[in-house]
Amino acid sequence: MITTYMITAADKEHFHKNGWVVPQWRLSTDRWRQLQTLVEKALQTRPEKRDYLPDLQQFAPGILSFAGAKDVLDLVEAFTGPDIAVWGTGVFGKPAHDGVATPWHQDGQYWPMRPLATTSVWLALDDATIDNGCMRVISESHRPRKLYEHRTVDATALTLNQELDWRALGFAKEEPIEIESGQMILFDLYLIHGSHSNDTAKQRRAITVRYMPTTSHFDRELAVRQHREMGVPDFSKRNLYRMRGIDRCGRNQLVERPACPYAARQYWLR
Ligand SMILES: O=C(O)CCC(=O)C(=O)O
Repeated sequence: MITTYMITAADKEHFHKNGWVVPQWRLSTDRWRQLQTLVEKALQTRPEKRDYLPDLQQFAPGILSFAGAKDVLDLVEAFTGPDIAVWGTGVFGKPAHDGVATPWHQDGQYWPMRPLATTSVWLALDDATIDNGCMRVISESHRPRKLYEHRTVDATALTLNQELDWRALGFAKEEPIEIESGQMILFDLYLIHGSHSNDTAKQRRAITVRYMPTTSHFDRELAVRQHREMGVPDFSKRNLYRMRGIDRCGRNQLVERPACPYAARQYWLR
Protein backbone atom coordinates (compact mmCIF):
# COMPACT_ATOMS: atom_id res chain seq x y z
CA MET A 1 0.00 0.00 0.00
CA ILE A 2 1.34 3.41 -0.96
CA THR A 3 1.18 5.96 1.80
CA THR A 4 -0.54 9.10 0.59
CA TYR A 5 0.91 11.50 3.12
CA MET A 6 1.58 14.94 1.67
CA ILE A 7 3.88 17.52 3.25
CA THR A 8 1.83 20.04 5.22
CA ALA A 9 2.36 23.76 5.72
CA ALA A 10 3.51 22.95 9.27
CA ASP A 11 6.10 20.45 7.94
CA LYS A 12 7.43 23.08 5.55
CA GLU A 13 7.60 25.68 8.26
CA HIS A 14 9.45 23.25 10.55
CA PHE A 15 11.95 22.40 7.82
CA HIS A 16 12.61 26.01 6.87
CA LYS A 17 12.93 27.09 10.51
CA ASN A 18 14.98 24.16 11.83
CA GLY A 19 16.62 22.61 8.78
CA TRP A 20 14.92 19.26 9.20
CA VAL A 21 11.52 17.63 9.63
CA VAL A 22 10.06 14.20 10.43
CA PRO A 23 6.89 13.95 8.35
CA GLN A 24 3.98 11.81 9.49
CA TRP A 25 4.83 9.30 6.77
CA ARG A 26 5.56 5.62 7.36
CA LEU A 27 7.13 2.86 5.39
CA SER A 28 4.72 -0.09 5.12
CA THR A 29 5.83 -3.42 6.57
CA ASP A 30 6.19 -4.92 3.07
CA ARG A 31 8.44 -2.13 1.89
CA TRP A 32 10.42 -2.30 5.13
CA ARG A 33 11.03 -6.02 4.51
CA GLN A 34 12.20 -5.40 0.96
CA LEU A 35 14.59 -2.66 2.01
CA GLN A 36 15.86 -4.62 4.94
CA THR A 37 16.67 -7.60 2.67
CA LEU A 38 18.32 -5.30 0.16
CA VAL A 39 20.50 -3.69 2.84
CA GLU A 40 21.40 -7.02 4.42
CA LYS A 41 22.55 -8.40 1.08
CA ALA A 42 24.52 -5.26 0.24
CA LEU A 43 26.30 -5.35 3.60
CA GLN A 44 27.09 -9.04 3.12
CA THR A 45 28.82 -8.11 -0.13
CA ARG A 46 30.86 -5.37 1.56
CA PRO A 47 31.20 -6.36 5.26
CA GLU A 48 34.08 -3.89 5.71
CA LYS A 49 31.57 -1.10 5.02
CA ARG A 50 29.30 -2.06 7.89
CA ASP A 51 29.45 1.43 9.45
CA TYR A 52 29.01 3.40 6.26
CA LEU A 53 28.29 1.91 2.84
CA PRO A 54 28.28 4.69 0.25
CA ASP A 55 27.01 4.22 -3.29
CA LEU A 56 24.43 1.66 -2.19
CA GLN A 57 22.90 1.62 -5.68
CA GLN A 58 26.05 -0.04 -7.04
CA PHE A 59 25.44 -3.10 -4.86
CA ALA A 60 21.66 -2.88 -4.70
CA PRO A 61 20.13 -1.03 -7.68
CA GLY A 62 16.69 -1.77 -6.20
CA ILE A 63 17.26 1.14 -3.83
CA LEU A 64 16.54 3.46 -6.77
CA SER A 65 13.00 2.13 -6.86
CA PHE A 66 12.51 3.35 -3.34
CA ALA A 67 14.31 6.61 -4.12
CA GLY A 68 12.04 7.19 -7.11
CA ALA A 69 8.75 6.06 -5.58
CA LYS A 70 5.97 8.53 -6.12
CA ASP A 71 5.09 8.97 -2.47
CA VAL A 72 8.73 9.60 -1.52
CA LEU A 73 9.30 12.06 -4.38
CA ASP A 74 6.13 13.90 -3.42
CA LEU A 75 7.63 14.50 0.03
CA VAL A 76 11.01 15.54 -1.34
CA GLU A 77 9.60 17.83 -4.03
CA ALA A 78 8.16 20.09 -1.37
CA PHE A 79 11.75 21.06 -0.56
CA THR A 80 13.69 20.62 -3.80
CA GLY A 81 11.15 21.83 -6.34
CA PRO A 82 9.97 19.78 -9.34
CA ASP A 83 13.28 18.97 -11.12
CA ILE A 84 15.07 16.34 -9.08
CA ALA A 85 18.11 14.05 -9.47
CA VAL A 86 19.46 11.48 -7.03
CA TRP A 87 23.25 11.48 -6.87
CA GLY A 88 23.82 9.31 -3.81
CA THR A 89 22.37 6.50 -1.75
CA GLY A 90 23.98 4.84 1.24
CA VAL A 91 23.64 2.94 4.49
CA PHE A 92 24.78 4.17 7.90
CA GLY A 93 24.81 0.74 9.51
CA LYS A 94 25.72 1.61 13.12
CA PRO A 95 25.97 -2.04 14.25
CA ALA A 96 25.20 -3.15 17.80
CA HIS A 97 27.97 -3.00 20.45
CA ASP A 98 30.59 -1.09 18.46
CA GLY A 99 28.89 1.04 15.79
CA VAL A 100 31.01 4.12 15.23
CA ALA A 101 30.06 7.81 15.56
CA THR A 102 29.58 10.39 12.85
CA PRO A 103 31.31 13.65 13.80
CA TRP A 104 29.47 16.98 13.77
CA HIS A 105 29.50 18.33 10.23
CA GLN A 106 27.60 19.99 7.42
CA ASP A 107 27.16 17.85 4.33
CA GLY A 108 27.72 20.84 2.08
CA GLN A 109 31.31 20.94 3.32
CA TYR A 110 32.34 18.08 1.04
CA TRP A 111 29.61 17.87 -1.61
CA PRO A 112 30.40 19.12 -5.10
CA MET A 113 27.20 20.65 -6.48
CA ARG A 114 26.99 24.40 -7.05
CA PRO A 115 24.96 26.23 -5.97
CA LEU A 116 24.98 24.03 -2.87
CA ALA A 117 21.58 22.35 -2.70
CA THR A 118 20.45 18.86 -1.68
CA THR A 119 17.68 17.50 0.51
CA SER A 120 18.53 14.24 2.26
CA VAL A 121 16.13 11.49 3.18
CA TRP A 122 17.36 9.57 6.24
CA LEU A 123 15.17 6.50 6.57
CA ALA A 124 15.37 4.49 9.81
CA LEU A 125 15.38 0.72 9.29
CA ASP A 126 15.57 0.20 13.07
CA ASP A 127 14.30 2.32 15.92
CA ALA A 128 16.82 5.13 16.33
CA THR A 129 17.09 6.12 19.99
CA ILE A 130 19.37 8.21 22.15
CA ASP A 131 20.96 4.97 23.39
CA ASN A 132 21.79 3.41 20.03
CA GLY A 133 23.02 6.59 18.36
CA CYS A 134 20.12 8.43 16.70
CA MET A 135 20.79 11.46 14.53
CA ARG A 136 21.63 14.65 16.42
CA VAL A 137 21.15 18.08 14.97
CA ILE A 138 21.77 21.74 15.66
CA SER A 139 18.43 23.20 14.67
CA GLU A 140 18.54 26.46 12.72
CA SER A 141 22.24 26.04 11.92
CA HIS A 142 21.30 25.89 8.21
CA ARG A 143 19.77 29.36 8.23
CA PRO A 144 22.80 31.56 7.48
CA ARG A 145 23.34 29.42 4.32
CA LYS A 146 27.05 29.26 5.04
CA LEU A 147 29.64 26.59 5.62
CA TYR A 148 31.52 26.75 8.89
CA GLU A 149 35.14 25.83 9.33
CA HIS A 150 35.71 22.08 9.55
CA ARG A 151 38.92 20.32 10.44
CA THR A 152 40.15 17.09 8.95
CA VAL A 153 40.32 14.34 11.57
CA ASP A 154 41.49 10.75 11.70
CA ALA A 155 38.41 8.80 10.67
CA THR A 156 39.59 5.33 11.69
CA ALA A 157 36.76 5.11 14.23
CA LEU A 158 34.33 7.51 12.53
CA THR A 159 32.20 7.46 9.38
CA LEU A 160 33.68 10.76 8.11
CA ASN A 161 36.92 12.73 8.42
CA GLN A 162 35.38 16.24 8.57
CA GLU A 163 34.39 17.75 11.91
CA LEU A 164 33.31 21.11 13.29
CA ASP A 165 32.90 22.50 16.80
CA TRP A 166 29.37 23.94 17.03
CA ARG A 167 29.84 25.23 20.56
CA ALA A 168 32.72 27.42 19.43
CA LEU A 169 30.44 28.77 16.70
CA GLY A 170 27.99 30.04 19.30
CA PHE A 171 25.15 27.56 18.84
CA ALA A 172 23.34 26.83 22.07
CA LYS A 173 22.19 23.23 22.00
CA GLU A 174 22.05 19.95 20.19
CA GLU A 175 18.91 17.85 19.79
CA PRO A 176 18.63 14.08 19.39
CA ILE A 177 15.98 13.03 16.87
CA GLU A 178 14.53 9.75 18.05
CA ILE A 179 12.43 8.07 15.38
CA GLU A 180 10.89 4.66 14.90
CA SER A 181 11.82 2.15 12.28
CA GLY A 182 10.07 3.14 9.03
CA GLN A 183 10.06 6.88 9.73
CA MET A 184 12.27 9.36 7.93
CA ILE A 185 14.06 12.62 8.57
CA LEU A 186 14.29 15.11 5.70
CA PHE A 187 17.13 17.59 6.14
CA ASP A 188 19.06 20.36 4.48
CA LEU A 189 22.73 20.15 3.49
CA TYR A 190 23.70 23.18 5.60
CA LEU A 191 22.31 21.60 8.78
CA ILE A 192 24.96 20.72 11.38
CA HIS A 193 24.41 17.10 12.39
CA GLY A 194 26.15 13.96 13.62
CA SER A 195 25.58 10.90 15.79
CA HIS A 196 27.15 9.11 18.74
CA SER A 197 28.59 5.62 18.71
CA ASN A 198 26.45 2.61 19.55
CA ASP A 199 27.42 0.32 22.41
CA THR A 200 23.94 -1.16 22.92
CA ALA A 201 22.77 -4.58 21.74
CA LYS A 202 20.50 -2.92 19.15
CA GLN A 203 21.71 -2.01 15.67
CA ARG A 204 20.69 1.32 14.19
CA ARG A 205 20.62 1.13 10.42
CA ALA A 206 19.56 4.03 8.25
CA ILE A 207 19.33 4.44 4.49
CA THR A 208 20.20 7.82 3.02
CA VAL A 209 19.13 9.21 -0.34
CA ARG A 210 20.48 12.54 -1.63
CA TYR A 211 18.13 14.58 -3.83
CA MET A 212 19.55 17.53 -5.76
CA PRO A 213 17.42 20.11 -7.53
CA THR A 214 18.72 20.12 -11.10
CA THR A 215 18.99 23.89 -11.00
CA SER A 216 22.39 23.04 -9.43
CA HIS A 217 25.35 21.69 -11.36
CA PHE A 218 27.03 18.54 -10.02
CA ASP A 219 30.62 19.62 -10.60
CA ARG A 220 32.77 16.54 -11.19
CA GLU A 221 36.01 18.48 -11.37
CA LEU A 222 35.29 20.00 -7.98
CA ALA A 223 34.54 16.49 -6.68
CA VAL A 224 37.99 15.33 -7.80
CA ARG A 225 39.61 18.30 -6.03
CA GLN A 226 37.63 17.77 -2.84
CA HIS A 227 38.64 14.11 -2.82
CA ARG A 228 42.29 14.96 -3.37
CA GLU A 229 42.48 17.90 -0.98
CA MET A 230 40.19 16.76 1.85
CA GLY A 231 40.42 12.98 1.59
CA VAL A 232 36.63 12.72 1.39
CA PRO A 233 34.91 10.09 -0.81
CA ASP A 234 35.31 10.63 -4.54
CA PHE A 235 31.90 11.59 -5.93
CA SER A 236 33.20 12.47 -9.38
CA LYS A 237 32.00 9.30 -11.11
CA ARG A 238 28.56 9.19 -9.57
CA ASN A 239 25.55 8.73 -11.85
CA LEU A 240 22.92 11.41 -11.53
CA TYR A 241 19.58 9.65 -11.79
CA ARG A 242 16.71 11.69 -13.13
CA MET A 243 13.82 11.33 -10.74
CA ARG A 244 11.48 14.07 -11.89
CA GLY A 245 11.40 16.88 -14.40
CA ILE A 246 14.35 17.92 -16.53
CA ASP A 247 17.96 19.02 -16.12
CA ARG A 248 17.27 22.71 -15.49
CA CYS A 249 20.91 23.82 -15.50
CA GLY A 250 21.63 21.79 -18.65
CA ARG A 251 25.08 20.54 -17.55
CA ASN A 252 24.28 17.47 -15.49
CA GLN A 253 23.95 14.63 -18.02
CA LEU A 254 21.23 12.84 -16.12
CA VAL A 255 20.67 9.12 -16.61
CA GLU A 256 17.41 7.24 -16.34
CA ARG A 257 17.20 4.94 -13.39
CA PRO A 258 17.11 1.20 -14.21
CA ALA A 259 13.77 -0.58 -14.33
CA CYS A 260 12.96 -1.97 -10.93
CA PRO A 261 12.40 -5.62 -10.09
CA TYR A 262 8.82 -6.83 -10.26
CA ALA A 263 8.50 -7.34 -6.53
CA ALA A 264 9.27 -3.71 -5.93
CA ARG A 265 7.15 -2.45 -8.79
CA GLN A 266 3.82 -3.15 -7.22
CA TYR A 267 4.65 -1.03 -4.21
CA TRP A 268 7.08 1.54 -5.47
CA LEU A 269 6.11 2.59 -8.92
CA ARG A 270 3.23 4.54 -10.22
O1 LIG B 1 23.45 8.18 10.29
C1 LIG B 1 24.29 8.85 10.86
O2 LIG B 1 24.65 8.58 11.99
C2 LIG B 1 24.88 10.07 10.19
C3 LIG B 1 24.19 10.42 8.92
C4 LIG B 1 24.77 11.57 8.19
O3 LIG B 1 25.71 12.19 8.60
C5 LIG B 1 24.14 11.96 6.93
O4 LIG B 1 23.19 11.32 6.51
O5 LIG B 1 24.62 12.94 6.32
